[in-house]
Amino acid sequence: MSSSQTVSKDIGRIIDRYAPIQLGVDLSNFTENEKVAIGKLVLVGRLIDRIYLRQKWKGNESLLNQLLSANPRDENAISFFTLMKGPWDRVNGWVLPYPPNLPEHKPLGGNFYPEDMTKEEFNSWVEKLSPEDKKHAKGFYHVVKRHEDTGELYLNPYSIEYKDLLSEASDILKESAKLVENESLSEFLKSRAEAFLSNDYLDSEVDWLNINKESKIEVTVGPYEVYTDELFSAKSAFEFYVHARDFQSSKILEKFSGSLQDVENHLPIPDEYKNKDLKVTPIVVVDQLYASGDVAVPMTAAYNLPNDEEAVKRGGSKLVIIKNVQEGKYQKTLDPIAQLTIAHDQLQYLSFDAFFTHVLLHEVAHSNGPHYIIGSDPKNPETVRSRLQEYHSAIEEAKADITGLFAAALLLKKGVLTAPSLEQFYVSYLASAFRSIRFGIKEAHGLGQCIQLNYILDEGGFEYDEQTKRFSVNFSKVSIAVSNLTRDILLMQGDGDKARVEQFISKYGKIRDIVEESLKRLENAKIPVDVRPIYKIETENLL
Ligand SMILES: *[C@@H]1O[C@H](CO)[C@@H](O)[C@H](O)[C@H]1NC(C)=O
Ligand SMILES: *[C@@H]1O[C@H](CO)[C@@H](O)[C@H](O)[C@H]1NC(C)=O
Ligand SMILES: *[C@@H]1O[C@H](CO)[C@@H](O)[C@H](O)[C@H]1NC(C)=O
Ligand SMILES: *[C@@H]1O[C@H](CO)[C@@H](O)[C@H](O)[C@H]1NC(C)=O
Ligand SMILES: CC(=O)N[C@H]1CO[C@H](CO)[C@@H](O)[C@@H]1O
Ligand SMILES: [Zn+2]
Repeated sequence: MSSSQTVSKDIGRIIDRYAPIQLGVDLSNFTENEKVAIGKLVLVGRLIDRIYLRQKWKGNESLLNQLLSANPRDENAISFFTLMKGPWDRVNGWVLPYPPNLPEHKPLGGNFYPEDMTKEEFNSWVEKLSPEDKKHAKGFYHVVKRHEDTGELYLNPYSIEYKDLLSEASDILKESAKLVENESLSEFLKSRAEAFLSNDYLDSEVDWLNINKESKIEVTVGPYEVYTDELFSAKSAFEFYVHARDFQSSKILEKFSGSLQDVENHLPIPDEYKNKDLKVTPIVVVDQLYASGDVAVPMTAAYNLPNDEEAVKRGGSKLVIIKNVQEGKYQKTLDPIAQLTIAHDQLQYLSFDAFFTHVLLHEVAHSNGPHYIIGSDPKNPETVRSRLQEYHSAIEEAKADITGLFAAALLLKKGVLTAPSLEQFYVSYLASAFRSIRFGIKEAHGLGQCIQLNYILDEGGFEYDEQTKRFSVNFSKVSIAVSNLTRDILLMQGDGDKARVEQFISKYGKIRDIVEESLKRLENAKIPVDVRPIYKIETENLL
């Protein structure tokens, strides 16, 4: 009993690292039908949550049931599991200490591949497949399984693998499609409901892009991000969001996407690495009402979808910025972190506006730079993702960060942006690096930020004061460092040179002593690592 109490207390401490924030909006402008639709969509979200648990680890669902039916229940353990979407701390790789014998790490390939499958086995199996199956094997929407009798690998489409939950979700999506006021949203809900059954996501990806800007409700539901597949970054995990549109901010932010091609043209790389005709990324700003599936802590504050290059080629991509989550993060984490890590005389440059605008630019910058290997067959171009594999996510996140910062300087110079100031961008970005690295460098965003911080320190753009143990920006050196890093990353992507990336990551992708020291200080000060959502829709019975 006593040992279980001690353990429980430790779990409680981990949960406390995430400051609760209330998420929701005043729904008085929504019609009765829309409110019913939102309620139904939340039910879809709960099904998506169960699918994601299965995708992550084969034991997830039964473990959750075990925790829920224990007597007495350990509420801390349940919260931990719910927060992390599994028994592993997503930030520190720590595993729930009971029930005993839980695997110490999440299987790299999640439940997308047999746990005993090696990369070599996969690669030699893929070689023998038809072109169509090859694509599926490396693609987003099929799991790889092993025949029990022969031991052979085979492909199973998501629509079959998760049929029980997907068909229920499909039905509810169709019901909510009848209730929402906007036709374009209704179209998306219907076609996504079909995709759950057919496993063909392409049309509904395009319908998602076409959700009208006047729709008060924004829904994202389906298999999207590949972070859970740490083996090949290939298999997409199910996630779900329902948001209320923030019309005012959306308008203000839209103008930045107008500068996308201009930023591309000014990138510090040879012309053959640049896109000639970038599609403008539509931007919507929303307030989150409910989310589930492959969304846990750290909380997603913005996303750019789709990830499927075929869908992007057909319809471009769309950026969703979640304002109420951004605000929560800034208040509860970034500001207190900066107070302890940034040189006193630079604290004046700290700015929510700079933080928020850089997040926007980060998302837009995912469109910039090479997505296909330069010089590969134009009829069947090879993707950067397929070449860089398990490194792709971290390098892509670093690219978006640094190219976004590069873009900030450019847009200020051109007068497209008039505020915040360049100093505010750099200092807020530096503070933000500590915020991300605290998440751990196992995760793509954290590793990406670690790489950037070390690189810019080495180039003299950031400095560390041994006396005060605080970091600062060297304003006369930082811009060339940013430009150099932008160049190095974009060239590695365009060349698809995995060996070079490996070397780069082994040089810059480690937490150094001075950074470790700062992280410890933040830890001792008990500054929250991130935020966790309290959904008003659940707690206040809004529907
Ligand atoms: C409701 O809509 C009106 C008119 O569009 C707007 O002015 C008001 O701010 C909205 N209220 C809420 C709570 O969103
Ligand atoms: C609803 O969607 C249609 C497109 O399907 C669009 O033309 C229309 O402006 C939208 N109107 C409102 C009020 O949401
Ligand atoms: C940036 O790159 C250039 C060209 O490779 C190099 O000469 C320079 O030393 C690099 N770093 C800085 C801080 O300029
Ligand atoms: C920034 O770098 C320059 C060039 O190395 C150096 O002379 C200057 O002292 C640095 N500025 C600060 C504030 O450290
Ligand atoms: C309790 C439960 O539903 N467990 C599921 C966990 O995931 C495996 C693999 O997908 C399923 O077979 C189990 O049914
Ligand atoms: Zn990103």
